[in-house]
Amino acid sequence: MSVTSEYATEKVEAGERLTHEEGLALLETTEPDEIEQIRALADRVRAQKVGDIVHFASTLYIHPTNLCELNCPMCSFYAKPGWDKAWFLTPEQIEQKVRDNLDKGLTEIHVVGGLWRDCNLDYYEETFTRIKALDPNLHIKALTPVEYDFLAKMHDIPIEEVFRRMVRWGLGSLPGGGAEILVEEIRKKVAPGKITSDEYMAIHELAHHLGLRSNITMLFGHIETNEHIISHLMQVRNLQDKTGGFRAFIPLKFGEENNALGKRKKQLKQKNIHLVYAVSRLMLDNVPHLKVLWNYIGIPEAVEMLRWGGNDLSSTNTEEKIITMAGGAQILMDKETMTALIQKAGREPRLTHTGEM
Ligand code: V47
Repeated sequence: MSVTSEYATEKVEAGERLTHEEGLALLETTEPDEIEQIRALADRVRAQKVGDIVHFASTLYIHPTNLCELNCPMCSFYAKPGWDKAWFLTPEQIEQKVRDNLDKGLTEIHVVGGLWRDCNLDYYEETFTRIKALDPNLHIKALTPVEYDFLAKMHDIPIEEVFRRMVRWGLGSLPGGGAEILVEEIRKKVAPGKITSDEYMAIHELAHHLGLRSNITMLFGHIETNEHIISHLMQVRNLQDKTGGFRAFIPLKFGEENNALGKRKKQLKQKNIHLVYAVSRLMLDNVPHLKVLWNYIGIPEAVEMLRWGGNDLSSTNTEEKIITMAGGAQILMDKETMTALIQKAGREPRLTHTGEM
């Protein structure tokens, strides 16, 4: 049966779930009237589920180091010792960065870096403890499953023990990074040294069982097909059915600058960004927030995505490096501008952080 937007509308409005095949058909829609119907449906679902409030966080990004044992083809961020662009921050320097930004009314500190052995558990204990000593209310959203796996192996302890210690030192939640595409065939090409999709999801599952919430991303607009995107969404939906621990789903548009994958222009498959957001909202009927990162797609497009299912706009951009090094927007964003953008879109801003649903 061919799936039209009308059929999907009837199904979703009857409270039924879209299947893999139906999601794929929606993502492959090319007819403008049908695309508009999908947009309107995603917008209605968003309004029913989460209302008109647009969440945003006041985030300070801390990238302790960009030194990394891996060299993923899609990454513009990593460096090797001796490279001009390499950096390493000590816990004291991180404390100073947080201190320097406290007057911005921060709600969360987002910590993510390379896989580097100097960033061990002692390093994170000192870093988190120093951050919490500055302000115990700062929410620490830190490290991806790829980093938790690295730390557990480095210290030869179970990942669960890594989580337990991190929570004692102030960890509040996990950011959504490192997911890329949860299909091995593609994952092996864009991020060959990273843990497998199953391992990645198992670490989220463990975090959820320990009471930690997490976000989850999807890197799209590179060599993946629409089929791979839907497989990724299905995996997120399946795990969320089990644990309910994902707070937000975050589509990340691939940035082509300064990385090996971005140079292979002929292999890159362009995607309809609008449909990626709308279909994510429709397929992920169990994930509350669809988060739009303006620095990946630009401010006008990000505000537009609030009409395609998005209800979380991120973020104030103090010191974000991963996408800016891949060609993303380099604009200073503050709470006031973010509030004004959301209000201009006819929605209600609410300052929050990843620990709050
Ligand atoms: O895991 C790497 C991606 C992610 C590129 O949870 C790239 O609130 C585009 O996950 N083009 C890190 N993307 C960023 C991330 C994130 C950011 C902001 C908020 C949250 C949250 C999570 O960036 C990586 C990787 O998937 N990435 N290289 C690139 N060339």
